[in-house]
Amino acid sequence: EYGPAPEAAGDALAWITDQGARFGHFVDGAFTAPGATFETTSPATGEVLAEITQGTAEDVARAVAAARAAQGKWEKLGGPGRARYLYAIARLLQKHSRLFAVLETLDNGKPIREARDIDVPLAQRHFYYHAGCAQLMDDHAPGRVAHGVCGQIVPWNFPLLMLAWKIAPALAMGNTVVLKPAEWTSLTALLFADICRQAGLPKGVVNIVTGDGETGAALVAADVDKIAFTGSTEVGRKIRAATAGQGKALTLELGGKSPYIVFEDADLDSAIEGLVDAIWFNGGQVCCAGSLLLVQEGIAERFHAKLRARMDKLRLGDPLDKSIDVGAIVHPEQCARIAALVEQADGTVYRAAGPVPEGCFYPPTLISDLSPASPLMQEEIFGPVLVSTTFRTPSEAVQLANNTRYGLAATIWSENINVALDIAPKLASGVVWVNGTNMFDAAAPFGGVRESGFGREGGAEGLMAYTRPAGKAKALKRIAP
Ligand code: TXE
Repeated sequence: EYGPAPEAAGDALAWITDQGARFGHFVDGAFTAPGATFETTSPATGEVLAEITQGTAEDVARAVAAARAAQGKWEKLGGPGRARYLYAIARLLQKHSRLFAVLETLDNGKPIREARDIDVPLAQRHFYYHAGCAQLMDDHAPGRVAHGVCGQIVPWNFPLLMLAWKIAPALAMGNTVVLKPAEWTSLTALLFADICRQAGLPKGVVNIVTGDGETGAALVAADVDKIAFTGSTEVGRKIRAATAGQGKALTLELGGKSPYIVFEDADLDSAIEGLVDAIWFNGGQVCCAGSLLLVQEGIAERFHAKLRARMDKLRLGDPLDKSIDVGAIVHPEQCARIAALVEQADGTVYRAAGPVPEGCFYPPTLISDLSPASPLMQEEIFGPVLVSTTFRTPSEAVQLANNTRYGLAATIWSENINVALDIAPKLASGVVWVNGTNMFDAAAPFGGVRESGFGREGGAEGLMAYTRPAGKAKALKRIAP
């Protein structure tokens, strides 16, 4: 019953072949001829999937010029006019959801179950939600106008979903975009470009330029009005420095070391299942992964025993197999980075008992008894590795939770709602989940504090981040009868 269907990858591989397996950029409504290229591989097998063009500063400038030329007309279409295109894109994402899911799994290595049930449906939902917002916005955001052209840079952990988080609100509010996918995972962005074409989206509204960090830096330096970035804190810092003084709007969604706090009165079985989702979803390569377990001393031993037993049941392997819980790590470089960090552990390292396939795979791992000064207590590992320590009192839990440079997400498990509600506001965190984790919705703003970045994506705040106050004349015109 389980196991990959032999034809599982067929349609996605056929799509790649149909496109010639060499991709140019998508600029002004059409694919450009491929330039100098690099290979994108499937991390699960090492197989080369396609060649992707390394974008130059000239490629970026052409894409920005196309976006600039399209912007005025796109904004003047008005919310309801733009909504029609966003609905069309959402419907096409739905129609091709299987193709998107398989392509994402091939390129990124995430379990097909996740790509199919989470990444792709949430991306669709983002376009439907923002189509609805676009319809309403002319009435609800008086005095606000689009930034203009937005440069958007996304990471490799949720290639399609992060694209949706960036493009849907930008388009809804009347911006046009140049998006750069991450160099390890460009394929679903290129398939998305094809979808824009099928939806009849006016040319220049969405442009995709592929390439590595140099291409990203060229986009940051280009004549754009706003940069939206999701990725590492280090690169976020560089982008902030580069845009300082250029008058460009900026939102940054960066790394995290998100605490997962379990009180002794918690429903332990649910807390364990939540933890599986918090740290082993997408192999822990999640910005808000609950990677720092804080467990109350009285239950620590029992909780760790339950956790180890659960870890041993996790199935690691071929991400196209529907019964797999943890897939491949995105790239051998990331796998080596995770291994090097775990090497530094001065505590007890427990690796899940299940078999680990050859290649780009890393087993679910629990590290406990670290010295308080260990860098692993602070640093983002960005892999299937959970770090655990204990606390005695709620205030100690808060102090340990806040003892990192990040502040993206936090999770609290307790049957005592007073305890949960008391400590939630004390946590330095953009989002706090109580008795649940990883709950995302297009209508709920998401983003960090401290070195996890600033700005929100999703909800009303996310929409406003794609607007600026109109000039005085425009604002007066809008409120005139
Ligand atoms: O990220 P980068 P990397 C964290 C995670 C991971 C580490 C490194 O800890 O182990 O970052 O991953 C583009 N100007 N996160 O190196 O480099 C790059 O091409 C403009 C957390 O892959 O930040 C890609 O498109 N752009 C995170 C994007 O930035 C530049 C998700 C992200 O890559 C650039 C990913 C530059 N100078 C990694 N340099 C999260 N918050 O979810 C690179 N890029």
